[in-house]
Amino acid sequence: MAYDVNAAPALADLETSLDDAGLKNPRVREYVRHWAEHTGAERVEVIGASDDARLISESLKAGEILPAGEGRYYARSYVKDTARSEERTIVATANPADKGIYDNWRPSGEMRPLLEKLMRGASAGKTMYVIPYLMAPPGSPLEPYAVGVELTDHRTVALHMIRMARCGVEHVNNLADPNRFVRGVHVTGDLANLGQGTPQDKRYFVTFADERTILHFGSSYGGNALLGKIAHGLRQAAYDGWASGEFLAEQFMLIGITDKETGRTWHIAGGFPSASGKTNLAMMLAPDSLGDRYHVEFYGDDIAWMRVDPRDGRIYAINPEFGVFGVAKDTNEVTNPTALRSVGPDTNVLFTNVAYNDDSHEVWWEGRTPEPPTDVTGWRDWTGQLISERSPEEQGKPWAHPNSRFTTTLTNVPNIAPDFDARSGVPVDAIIFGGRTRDREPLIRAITDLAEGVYDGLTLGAEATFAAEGVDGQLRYDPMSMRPFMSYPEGAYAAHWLKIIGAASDQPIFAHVNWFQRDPDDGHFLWPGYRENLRPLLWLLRLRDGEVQGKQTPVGIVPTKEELDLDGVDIRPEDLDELLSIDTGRWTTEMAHREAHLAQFDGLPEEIWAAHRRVAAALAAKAG
Ligand code: GTP
Ligand code: SPV
Ligand code: MN
Repeated sequence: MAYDVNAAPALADLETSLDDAGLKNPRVREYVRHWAEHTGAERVEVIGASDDARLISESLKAGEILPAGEGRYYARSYVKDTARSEERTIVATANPADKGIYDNWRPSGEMRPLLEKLMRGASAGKTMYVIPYLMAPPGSPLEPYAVGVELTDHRTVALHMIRMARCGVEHVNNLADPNRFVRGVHVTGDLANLGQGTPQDKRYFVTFADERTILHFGSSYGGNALLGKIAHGLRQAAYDGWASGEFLAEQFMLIGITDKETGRTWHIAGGFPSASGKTNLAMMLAPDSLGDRYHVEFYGDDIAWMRVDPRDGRIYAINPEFGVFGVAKDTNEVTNPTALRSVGPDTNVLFTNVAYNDDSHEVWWEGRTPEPPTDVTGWRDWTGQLISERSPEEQGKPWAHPNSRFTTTLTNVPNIAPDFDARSGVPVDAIIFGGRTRDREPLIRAITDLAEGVYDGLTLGAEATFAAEGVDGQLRYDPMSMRPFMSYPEGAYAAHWLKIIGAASDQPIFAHVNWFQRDPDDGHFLWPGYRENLRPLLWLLRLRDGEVQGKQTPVGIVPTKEELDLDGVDIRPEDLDELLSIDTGRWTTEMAHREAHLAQFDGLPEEIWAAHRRVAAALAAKAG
């Protein structure tokens, strides 16, 4: 649609504003013009990383963010807008064959007009920030899939984008194909009148995957609003990776583990559902007794794109993001000292929905210290309510929202890998899956067969968390931790995994891990977790290198007690036994659930069914 200057006089200086910002790509300019007019924005402003300090001071002045100590900031989101909404998230294409079980597929012909209607005039009186970004290390072979432009009418969202993605006009100005960028439009809407969670819910978060267009309406929070992150980095990229046949885009963390004694480095990629430990694992400090020998390096904590590098035929992974959007709860000096340092003074961190002290500008969240501050003067909970004004019934309520978060750039992370932005990424030695599973799943079980590894990912079962609205605690299958981010049918997804990983010359080893097994009586975690999680991972790498053998079980190879380095770990012997054992009866029951789960997926490759039958047969043989 042509931009008619006369139809929107307030936008008359749009061209000047794009010129001043040095935005040269004609197709991007066209796109900006179209949506600025459609949403009725009063003005547009092209921004990049270098605008951060100015935007921060404007936001402070406007009261949208509050100071939280030297070079640290704080914001509250609207009370009914604190997590991703899975129900309102949709993948739309022109092809009904793209409908899967989890992608909430809808015809794009139906969704387009709906979103256009919701967005028409909905940014009236506001500034539309134009954020060109790159979801990849610069120069990556996957760069053509990584370029995007987010338009957002919310300044705090712009601040988040600057922290989470590489932002600036340089990412769109010299494209080989100027039309090849993901178009993302974020319109906040009138948050107080959207009927969140009711039958009148007006929110829609739609990825038009075959048009590479993302239209999100009705939130300013997290994955609902930062379009580069999961809408592009996961849903769109997964679709592109499949359509092109070139790569996988997964909700995975990515770490390096270096043995300082031998100089050897391994890389592990792994999927854990939302709020189930990816950031913590990626920021892991080796336990004290192993710290002299091993070092963990951070590459990524939420998204990995993986492809076969033709140079050596191995699987290489990149982290497309530039920041961390981490869960605050339970982050402290013991669980994650690295995270605390990455949100320290002068990091320009942005906290969202934690508790805040008006007088001291301190922040606090559950688990930051064992007890909340004793002097409640000045403290407000995440909703803005003074703690001192809480009624007796409100006393027990958390101060911070359980999905409260910190947003900080990668360069603030103390254990960031020196080659975190290597253009081709790093070779992957192991792929792990894990979720919050209170029983059955041992600490670690290794899988050496590709189809059985993919099968294991597809049958990842876990308790859902507060990262999504209204589902926390539910036990559900979350294939590869991608359930909320799936963008094409699961059968095709499994086949694409077999194809990409199967094409590698040196196959990664697979493993399933579980840091969350609990005692059925008193509920305590059997495994201390956090820094100690390095131990089962070291065992896995030794297994891959043939240095340990483990114990073969029907569901994979489990470490023997002797093989696991437990020097300095405080663990009860009976808990350790439980963590390393396989309950054949319980697993046999699980197999029936898995069968029903997999049966939902049309066109699931025969290799996956064969893997399922092998595991079932091994369990049956064991049960005798
Ligand atoms: P998303 O950003 O939502 O994708 O989450 P994530 O997978 O990165 O989860 P994160 O590492 O932020 O952890 C979420 C919650 O799990 C936090 O409250 C952590 O303190 C807790 N957690 C992480 N690792 C462990 C562990 O090993 N043991 C226990 N008990 N809790 C853990
Ligand atoms: C998740 O929920 O998995 C996240 C946070 O990583 S969000 O950006 O909200 O998706
Ligand atoms: Mn995530």
